[in-house]
Amino acid sequence: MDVRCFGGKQPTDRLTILAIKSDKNEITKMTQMRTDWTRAEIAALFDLPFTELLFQAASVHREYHPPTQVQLCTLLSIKTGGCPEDCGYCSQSVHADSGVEATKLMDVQAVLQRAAQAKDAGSQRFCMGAAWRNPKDRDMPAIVEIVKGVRDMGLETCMTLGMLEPHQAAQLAEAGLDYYNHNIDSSPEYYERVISTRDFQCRLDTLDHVRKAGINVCSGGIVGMGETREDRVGFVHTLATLPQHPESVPVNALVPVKGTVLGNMLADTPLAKIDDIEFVRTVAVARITMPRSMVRLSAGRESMSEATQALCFLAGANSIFTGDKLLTAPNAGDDSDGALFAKLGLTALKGEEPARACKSAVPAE
Ligand code: SAM
Ligand code: DTB
Ligand code: SF4
Repeated sequence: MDVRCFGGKQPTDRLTILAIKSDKNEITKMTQMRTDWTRAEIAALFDLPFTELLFQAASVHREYHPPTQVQLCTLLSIKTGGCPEDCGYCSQSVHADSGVEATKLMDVQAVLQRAAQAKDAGSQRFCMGAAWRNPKDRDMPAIVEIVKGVRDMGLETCMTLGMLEPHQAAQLAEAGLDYYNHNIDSSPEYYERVISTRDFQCRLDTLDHVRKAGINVCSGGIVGMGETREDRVGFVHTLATLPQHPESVPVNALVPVKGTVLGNMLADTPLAKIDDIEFVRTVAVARITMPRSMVRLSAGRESMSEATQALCFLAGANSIFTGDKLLTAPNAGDDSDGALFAKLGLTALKGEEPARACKSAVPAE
């Protein structure tokens, strides 16, 4: 395998600073977030009777979050296709025969226009994705300008640009980027069966650079890539044992795109499609093990029944992507989401996420 990610892994500081300042209740609660879950414990959660698992997840959910509010995020592909990586799920890889055309990085003003539309449509966060292995330093000035412009509109910003070097993470932090999305996507073991152009440790290294730069972390993955229950255990275990839980955890259901390795695999063996109940179980276990995190019901909603989505919300999912397009794949769309929210009595989240609110409660040194 050709592995050329940047830099070595650096030691983590495991919330020491917060622990020292733990005189406020909220902060004490934060330091008590468990990051020592074992795989056996997580497997045992997956094994619970479904109704018991959902009851536990819903109980944790309402302890830490307003249970009927769902965060609305909008996604925009600011640089599409032509990616040199060989991720088996992705329509934007040059190795896929998906028909997605490669574009250049969008013009700053065009991005800002789309952000303004997202804000008008009630979105809280604007997430921007680029089909890069990693940004080049010459891309950074435009990226920085985009982050500043979107922030100035009063939207939260999130970017997903591939692997970062520490100095790039620092540039994004300086620009005021709120979140960086970088998914671990599966268990360490299954990862190398899906991607050969980088390894799992590269993902962890970038997450470490992002965390150290002071940017909130958004990291999750894809369920339904042909992985086993054990892989789903390993996936949640990796996230829940990071030195600090990601503030956002997107759980995507694989969108099977024709021409990608995994899309073709599913077309050939439809029975390999993830079972809805198993998907909901994954959401529930993520909620229980990472109580404060926003768990985002991400890709795949378009082909999910209302009942399955409702179970995901009951299991603790509290964030979605709005609009009729993800990066290249279709999304549920505002009309059907509006109808679903009305049917379920859900409303858009207002205010700060619990993990961030807790952080801002840390007294200044
Ligand atoms: N190139 C960057 C990277 O890979 O980190 C950012 C963009 S990449 C498209 C962001 C994430 O989208 C992936 O990590 C994966 O979780 C998700 N994704 C991509 N294709 C998908 C698909 N067909 N179904 C579900 N999720 C997908
Ligand atoms: C994430 O976890 N899901 C989003 C976002 N992060 C960037 C991407 C989903 C992509 C779905 C496939 C596509 O649109 O091409
Ligand atoms: Fe490239 Fe990201 Fe797609 Fe992988 S997931 S091929 S890195 S755009």
